[in-house]
Amino acid sequence: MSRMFCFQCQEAAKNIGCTVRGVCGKTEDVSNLQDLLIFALKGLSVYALKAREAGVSAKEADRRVIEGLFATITNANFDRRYFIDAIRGAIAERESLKKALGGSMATLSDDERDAATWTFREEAQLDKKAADVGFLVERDEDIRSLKALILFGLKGMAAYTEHAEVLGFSDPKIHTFIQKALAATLSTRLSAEDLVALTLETGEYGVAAMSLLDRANTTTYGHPQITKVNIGVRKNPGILISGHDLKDLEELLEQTQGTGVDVYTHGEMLPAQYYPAFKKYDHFAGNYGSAWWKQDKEFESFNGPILMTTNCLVPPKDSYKDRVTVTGVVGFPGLKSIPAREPGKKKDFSALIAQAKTCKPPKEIETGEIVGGFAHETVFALADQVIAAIKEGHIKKFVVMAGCDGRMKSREYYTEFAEKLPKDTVILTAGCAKYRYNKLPLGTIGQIPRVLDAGQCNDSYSLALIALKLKEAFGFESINQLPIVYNIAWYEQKAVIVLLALLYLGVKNIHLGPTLPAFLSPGVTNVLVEKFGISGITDADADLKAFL
Ligand code: SF4
Ligand code: SF3
Repeated sequence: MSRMFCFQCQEAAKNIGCTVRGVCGKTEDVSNLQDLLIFALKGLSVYALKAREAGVSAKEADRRVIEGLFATITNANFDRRYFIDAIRGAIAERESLKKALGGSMATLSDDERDAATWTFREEAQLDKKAADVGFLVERDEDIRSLKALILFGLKGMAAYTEHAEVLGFSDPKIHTFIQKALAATLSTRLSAEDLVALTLETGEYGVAAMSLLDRANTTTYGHPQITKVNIGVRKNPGILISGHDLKDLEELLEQTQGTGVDVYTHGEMLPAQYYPAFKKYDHFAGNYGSAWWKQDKEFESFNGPILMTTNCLVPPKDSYKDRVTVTGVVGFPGLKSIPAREPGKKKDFSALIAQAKTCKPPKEIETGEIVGGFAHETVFALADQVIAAIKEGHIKKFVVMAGCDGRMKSREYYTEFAEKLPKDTVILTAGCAKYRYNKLPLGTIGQIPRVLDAGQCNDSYSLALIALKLKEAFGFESINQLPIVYNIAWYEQKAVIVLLALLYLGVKNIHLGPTLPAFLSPGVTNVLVEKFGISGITDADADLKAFL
């Protein structure tokens, strides 16, 4: 079997890349198939762009491209079968577009030809082909690094776009950009400067995708409200829902109503508790547990069925495997799966509900409440209080500590950093990074809690809107004049698009940890340092001194 090489997440082995088996549990064959799916999606993108120009519908290609990219995100899908089917589907759609365009290959460039024509007869051919299309084929480390940065940003963008589309919100410009950028990464002629420009454009479309998702979520479910979320348990059996997909939660809440089964959120589903549309359900019980990487213990003690709607899935232990069901792009061999919605229909969660009724109620692992719901509209409503607190010196600094959590011990830094922050600072957060400090007694400044949780990782967009609003209120020319420090934790590729979006919005001096991405070459790191002042982190005491 050809050797895998994956360096897309923060836990890449030795901060270089995983080569035998992913630290995440991804096997070599799945990693290779993911590379091959990306290659097939590039070929499909070449034809989808031509189709669009010719006025031929590329809707099916749009769907396949974003779902395919999403499925390759860290901790989303570990199922070899899923990727073989997705590769087959991408090739079939490419051929159908080719046919609709008259079957011509004359306009293909040399760089595009292989991806736009390659096909296979037997599955045994796949592994060999994967060796020709992975990142290591690119010899120039800066070009490889920039192409990786763009691709990983596109994966995050695809995930956010898919969430918006599930709710009926679509933007054809985002699809066109994703396909254009995927096709561009086939080119051997783009210089590092061209790719830096494409990286920034990726950030621009990242903002568009997050804005689209924000509109989709708030139009469908209302604007998040300040909410106290119970972290204890009730006496009924429960279903635990994790991941980022709010539509799945909506349908699960509808179908569990009146069944005697409670619904709890886990990980990145916590912010669903802040939406008005879900508050009407009495059986929406609270949040159970914390960030994704603790699921091996928390899924065990939950006792009931677990629904994984997106990443982050950890390969499940045998002891609770029969209680985990996946849906959407999530996959793992041997787990039960709920099929996609048929047009005009809902997903069917009845098997999950029946299983819950046979299970014991969740075991209590903690008690108390956490407070959240500080998305843009909530904070805008508090603007007068916030501005007064800044002017009177009660708030000296905001510290954006958004992003992802992860299992590395070095992430204890974020708890220590939050604990040691002076009392006149406020943490702005989004994403599962918050679990490192959202249960600490950090107190309030007047009525304002010292941790303001805007929501999921995609709601980092909210934090950018809040910064822009403050800039306007203070009459500053640049958001970098605001008393805001950025200390962002990253793990998977959604954090990459959040980072690129912030760079596009002009945010400078972001500190990124716990380690800088393995896919950044020294040359590309230098560009990010020079252009944007990006830097890593050291230890909490030294950083507190330096950042504040
Ligand atoms: Fe390694 Fe991360 Fe890739 Fe998994 S996703 S194989 S942990 S680099
Ligand atoms: Fe967390 Fe996976 Fe990224 Fe959406 S759930 S932030 S890591």
